[in-house]
Amino acid sequence: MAAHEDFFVLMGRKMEDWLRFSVCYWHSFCGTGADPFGAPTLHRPWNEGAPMDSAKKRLRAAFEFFTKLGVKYYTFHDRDMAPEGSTLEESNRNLDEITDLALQLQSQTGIQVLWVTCNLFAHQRYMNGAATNPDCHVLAYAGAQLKKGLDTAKKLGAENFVFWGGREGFLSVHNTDVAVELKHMANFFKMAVKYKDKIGLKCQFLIEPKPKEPSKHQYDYDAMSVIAFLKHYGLESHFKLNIEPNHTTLAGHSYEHDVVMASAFGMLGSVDSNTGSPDLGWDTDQFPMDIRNTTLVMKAIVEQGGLQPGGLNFDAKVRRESTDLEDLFIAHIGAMDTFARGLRNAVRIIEDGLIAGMVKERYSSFSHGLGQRVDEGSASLEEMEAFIKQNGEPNVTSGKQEKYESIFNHYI
Ligand code: XUL
Ligand code: CO
Repeated sequence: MAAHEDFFVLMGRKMEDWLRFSVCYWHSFCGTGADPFGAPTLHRPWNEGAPMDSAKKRLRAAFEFFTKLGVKYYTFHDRDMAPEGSTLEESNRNLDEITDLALQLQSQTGIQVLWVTCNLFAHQRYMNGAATNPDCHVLAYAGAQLKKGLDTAKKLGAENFVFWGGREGFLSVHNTDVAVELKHMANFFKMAVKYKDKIGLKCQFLIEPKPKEPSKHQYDYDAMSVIAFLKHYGLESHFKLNIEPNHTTLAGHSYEHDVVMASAFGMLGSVDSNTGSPDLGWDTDQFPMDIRNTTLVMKAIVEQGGLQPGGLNFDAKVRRESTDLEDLFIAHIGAMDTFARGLRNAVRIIEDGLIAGMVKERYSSFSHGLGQRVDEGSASLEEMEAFIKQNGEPNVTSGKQEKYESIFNHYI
């Protein structure tokens, strides 16, 4: 028994606590397989019937799925949990009714909300953006919807709240005042922080970068753009980032890039663990099945001590050709295995310390003397000049990329 339990404990923590898997509601329970060229292919029994009846059927089916799969978390948008009404009041009543049932199912099963988010992009009123809309009336609607979203997060005990700027960006620079729009977005976030404090909501706020789709250019382009935005408007202590590698590759970076960059700045809060097809150039939201990628992501996560209160949310959809109900299980199980193997590989890389030792050696000139003063920020250009006059030309050293890559391959 003890030996069996040890197998699931890595670096003093259970694998499930490193991984904190979450199922997303919108792709797996609302998705129909429809695309711009074709009709729905995924005929789910819970999507039949009047909107509020099917919302309840869908929720019960989702909790049956979470339980069978053995995950502890789920994520959802306000509008995929309950249908939008014809007024804000009606939408709120619908949400109240369905979240009453969600609360009941959560307490029966122990399954929790990893994060909730507001859909501020699908309704036609948001076609020119929500927080960055040129019309304050639309921005006000988004604010009213967000207020209810934050109340919902509190009601269901969500551990995080995500802001994905779906249409916060522009298609044409001719009709857009970018400086004004960015300021409004920051002010919108400040209102959210204030309301969060007012209602005593404890969850972590997260911004999810994405460079394009549906806008041509989105303000939350990638991890570094969002970090710069947060710092510019003094919001960095209130938010972390929810990195989706499928968006990272859309921004032209490698899969692990934004996870690594966000983590380096202490801003990695959660991961929408999916993958794109970088050879295509659009958002495909596939289940992550590449062990090289998950090893690199888990290495960054383990090195920062985990993701809690964030997690690994499967913001992924089965292909429209994967039409069996069992494909939902296969996709999630396969992706969980891919991350579990990534975690085991990452822990071996870290515990062996071979790569870390090589990197440490590579930077060793900064551990003493002039290098140490550069590192601490106390060196001057005059000192550099004196150093070079005394020591002359440096002996360039090999970067040894192929050696690192070969060692990395040894672990996967
Ligand atoms: C869109 C996307 C969203 C967010 C939540 O590309 O990733 O599903 O995760 O709105
Ligand atoms: Co996402």
